Formats: sequence, C-alpha cells, structure tokens
Amino acid sequence: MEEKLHFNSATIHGGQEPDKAYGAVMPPIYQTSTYAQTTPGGHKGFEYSRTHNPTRQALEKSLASIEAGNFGFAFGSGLAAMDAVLKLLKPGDEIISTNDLYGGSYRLFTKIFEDFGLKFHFVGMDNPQNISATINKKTKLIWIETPTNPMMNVIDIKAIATLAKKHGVMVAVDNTFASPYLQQPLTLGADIVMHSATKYLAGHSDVVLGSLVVNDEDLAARIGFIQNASGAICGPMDSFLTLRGIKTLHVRMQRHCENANEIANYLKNHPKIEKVYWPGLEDHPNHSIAKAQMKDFGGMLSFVTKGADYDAAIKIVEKLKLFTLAESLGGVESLAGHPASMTHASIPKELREKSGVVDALIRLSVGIEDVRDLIADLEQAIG
Ligand code: P1T
Repeated sequence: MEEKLHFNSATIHGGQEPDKAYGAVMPPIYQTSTYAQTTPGGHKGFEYSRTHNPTRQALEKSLASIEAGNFGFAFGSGLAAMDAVLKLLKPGDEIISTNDLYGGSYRLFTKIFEDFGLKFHFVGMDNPQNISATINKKTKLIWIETPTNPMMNVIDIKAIATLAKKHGVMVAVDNTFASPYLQQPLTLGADIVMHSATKYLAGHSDVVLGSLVVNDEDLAARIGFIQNASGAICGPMDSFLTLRGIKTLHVRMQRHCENANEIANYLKNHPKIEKVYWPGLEDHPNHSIAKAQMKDFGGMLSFVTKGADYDAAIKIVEKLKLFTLAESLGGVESLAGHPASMTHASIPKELREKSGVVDALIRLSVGIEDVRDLIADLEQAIG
C-alpha cells in the first residue's frame, strides 16, 4: 500500500507507523545507546544504537520512501554518507566525478581517498562524451552532482546511467540541490542517491545529517555493513529533526522554486547584472535537460554583477540584510554565500575558475520568505 503513495503523502507517511510501545504518532526520540537483553542475543531487534536505533530507523524508512528506493541509511553528515560510498571501492579503482561540485566533496576525494589509492577524474558531465572518453576497465563509480554546486549545471542522469550500465559501472547521484521533490535519481537508473540532508530534507538549518538510498539488496548489505563497522551514524535527536523536516518538504520546495523563479528573473533584467545561473532560465545551457528531468528548477541560484571582482562581490554579500551571509543552503531562511572564499575555497583557484567559480560569483539559497522582501534586500545591496 505504501509504495503507491504519491510523493506529497510519502513525505508525511512513507515508512511511518505509530510507535509500537504507546502509539505515539510522531516517532519518539529513543535517546539510548543500548537495549536490554533477556539472554545474550535475546532482544527486540535492537542491541546497540550504532547498529540500529528506532528513531534513526524511522528516518531511514522515510528516506527510502521519498527517494522511491528500497533501503535508506542515515549518517552524521553528507560527507559521512559519501565517505561510506567511497569505502565500497578498493585501491586502484577509478571514479569519474562532476568537475563542478561542493568544495568539501572535492576535498574528501582528493585529500583523503586519493591517499588510499583511489583515482579521481573530474569531467564536465553536461556532455556525456566526456565520460565515454574517460571510462576504462578500472572505472568503478560515476559520481554525479546535479544541479551542481555552485554553477547550477544540470546533468542528464538517465543518459549517464545508461552509459554506465554498458560498462558495469555504478552511478551515485548527489541529489542535495534538487531534493527528491524535483527528481528521484533511482527512477532514472542511478544505483545510489546521496543527500546532505542538512539542506532541503531537514530544511530548517538546525541539523547536520547525510543519507544514502539504494534499491539493490546486496549493495544495501554492503552499505549497512560499512555504516555499522565505520560508525559514522547520526543521533536520535537529529534523526527526529530531519524526519520532521521531511514532512513539509513538498510545500517548502514549491515555495523555494517560486521565489527563485522571481529572483532569477529580477536579476536577469537588472542593469548591473552580468550573468544569472538558474536552470529555469531559458538561456541556461542545460534548460532543456532540466525541464525534462526535474519537476521545477530549484531554490538555488548564482550570479555575477557587471565588472565585479572579489571586493565588489564581498561588498554586496556584506550589505545584504534579510539574506544571511552563511555557508549551507536549503533552509526556510534565505542565505547568501561567496563560493570562492567560503564553500569552494578548498578547490585550487585555477581549477575553480575553469568551471566558472570566479571571485565575483555570489550564490543564493532562496528561502520561503515573502519574495518582495527578498528582492528589496537584493535591490539595496546591488544598488
Ligand atoms: O555538510 P554536509 O552535510 O556534510 O554535506 C556536504 C555536501 C555534500 N553535497 C553537496 C551538494 C553539498 O552542498 C554539501 C554541503 N554544502 C554546503 C555546506 C554548502 O554551503 O554548499
């Protein structure tokens, strides 16, 4: 019955049932590390909270449901979830990754896992031929981030998953910027969908959490083993907060998209703006893929003002009042960021600039406030 729920019901009910102990409608926060046993191994399905915890399990079932997958896993952060995926690989294995991606993901790949013998190739994935040219017998994983952070490139998940399947290569998609409201990568052929649930899923900037969802039972068993053996799990309170956030994901996302649409068009028509990066704009290079693949175009956008340099961009983000200057995204409140000095500072400057992350670039996480107030704030800051 559950699989048949529409998305806007799955966010509220997917994988959820009243608590078995007292019928609590909201999942209780099982703030416990361990569970009583009557005899060694005699327990009610829970023995130690690194392995399983009822609140985390409720969240993991919800995550699986909203991503249209069979098995969900929750971790202490988005990067911890990615770390678990990379631990599926062995020294000598190769990974092809999007060239424009979150700076912390790039840092995890190059500063941690390269030292363990994994080899990463960073390619522009809006042209799948770049993947065909790089794929070889050692390729074990394709890592897609779409829309990309912070350039908002949109990558054709289905085309790449089809190509990967021919080569027996696994595909993982970082779905953080879109959220499952906009796209469900498993239904497009991906093997793993990952989230920084810190962002849209939790939605209120009050928790750091990561997730993975898969369909394949063997893959799920391997991830479950890594989750328990490496232990990068999230706690029950953070699981509860994320689960509560997910219940309003669909209504929040709708408003994020509407507000971003208005702001993207306001900026596009502003005489001082050089370029706006938002996949909903018709002149966005990946607009047609975005239109086919996503339900709407998301709440994230980036822009550059005319003739701007580092100092000019900093001046604008400092002047903003309603948009808080801060890392992160996807909360109900609007945030502004300067990728070159903040979220993407860990990517070398030449490499960063090659994918468009110039010093003048400003990134906005458009919240769900009244859009007139957001535009007024941008107006006074841009001048
Ligand atoms: O912060 P954490 O929950 O560990 O998630 C890392 C991460 C992974 N993938 C993407 C696409 C992300 O945007 C992030 C985190 N990003 C920010 C903090 C940011 O401001 O871009």
